[in-house]
Amino acid sequence: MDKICVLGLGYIGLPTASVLAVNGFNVVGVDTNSSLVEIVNRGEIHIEEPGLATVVQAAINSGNLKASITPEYADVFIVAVPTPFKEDKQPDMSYVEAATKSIIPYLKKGSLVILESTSPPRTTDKFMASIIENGGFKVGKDIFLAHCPERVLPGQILKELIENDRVIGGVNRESAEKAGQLYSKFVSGKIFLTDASTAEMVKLVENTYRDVNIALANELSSICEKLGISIWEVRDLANKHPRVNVLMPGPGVGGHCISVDPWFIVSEYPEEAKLIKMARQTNDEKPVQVVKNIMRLIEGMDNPKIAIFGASYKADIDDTRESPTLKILDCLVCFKEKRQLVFSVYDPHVKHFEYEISTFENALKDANIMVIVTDHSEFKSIDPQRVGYLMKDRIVFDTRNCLNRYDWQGCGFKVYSLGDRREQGFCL
Ligand code: SAJ
Repeated sequence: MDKICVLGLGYIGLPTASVLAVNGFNVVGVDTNSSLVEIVNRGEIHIEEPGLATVVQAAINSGNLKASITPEYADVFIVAVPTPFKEDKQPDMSYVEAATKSIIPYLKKGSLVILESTSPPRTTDKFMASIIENGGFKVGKDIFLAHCPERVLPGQILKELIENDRVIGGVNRESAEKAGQLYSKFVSGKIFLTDASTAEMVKLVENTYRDVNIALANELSSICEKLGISIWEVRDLANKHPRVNVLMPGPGVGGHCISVDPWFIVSEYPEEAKLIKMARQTNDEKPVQVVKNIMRLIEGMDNPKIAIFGASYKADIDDTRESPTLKILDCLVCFKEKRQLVFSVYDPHVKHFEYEISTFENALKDANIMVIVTDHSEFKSIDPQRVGYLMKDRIVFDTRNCLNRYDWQGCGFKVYSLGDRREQGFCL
């Protein structure tokens, strides 16, 4: 079996390396973070993802997976490093650049290099190819190079890693075919071969499509608030039409994918990508609107305490990257002195966060308002009576419309939902 070197042991690299190892490949997982390397070599994990602990342990126990801070000679190199954006929304390609440079000494004629990281168009056949050519290799001839964008959904990574269809773009046909052969050994979904730039664009389009559609839902949510009706009811009823599927409005779009990837198109094609940019801005404004709603709800209260529930960017995961909660809290900090307010944050999944994570009791103790930002399963089944005993005022603001409002109202709560002004008595 081929030897595979996976660069980056994060949300994509670690599951990929482990799945390859349990499928019989000899895998070295490389990460520049030495403490992370130690964790993986102990058969443990540093991120929360259903089923991942078991697969990593099995991979390490099988002897097929080891982690290291340096690459090794291999037949295949899979690059799965972050591609964030910079302050000015331009892509930060420094991790891809460093990872590609780091493998140059370990390449041999016939090696296959695969980029999995979501990247701007032309990253594979221009940016990476030129680094490899500068290393003295002819890309497409000595070294095969392809882009196979990851498409897995956090929370379902292991299932989707195997079952999802894959789009594989090569710098030439041979590169695409060689990469296709590798993925066909562990992917049960279909494999579609194309050129590298098309594969890059396909991935960006997938997340942009979702971002633009979420932006529409968020815009409609603001309109419904002004109109004094409920977006949730409007959405339910509109979606009865066979060709309509309005997505879910919410406190904003987080995660390292949907809130980032559209900028890769905007930065390259600012003239053309007008709708894409506006959708991004619409979704980015949503946390500010949440704070405006909170401010209205605590109007007139002395030293109000706000209990924020949920720090991760979506339900049932521990990932806080680009989380709307972070923006909400940063915004609340600005009002701290003026409104003499305090806030607490509770999240049963998140251990490390920019703001202190309280216990359930401490977060709610004497709070005037509870704000649901993430729709964790645990929150949906919280006993409102237990919450009510701890709080000073029985007020809950549900930005995801995930609580059973009748249960909560039955326990004396005033229940407000984002995008639903029917009972709020105010509009923004
Ligand atoms: N969200 C809404 N309304 C919705 C759906 C989502 O506000 O109707 C919010 C979520 O709360 C969250 C954000 O959008 O804050 C993104 O969540 P998500 O579950 O839609 O997507 P991600 O970022 O976890 O994963 C996406 C996936 N892409 C698509 O579904 C098109 C995944 O398949 C990709 O692999 C991943 O991005 C990636 O790595 O690019």
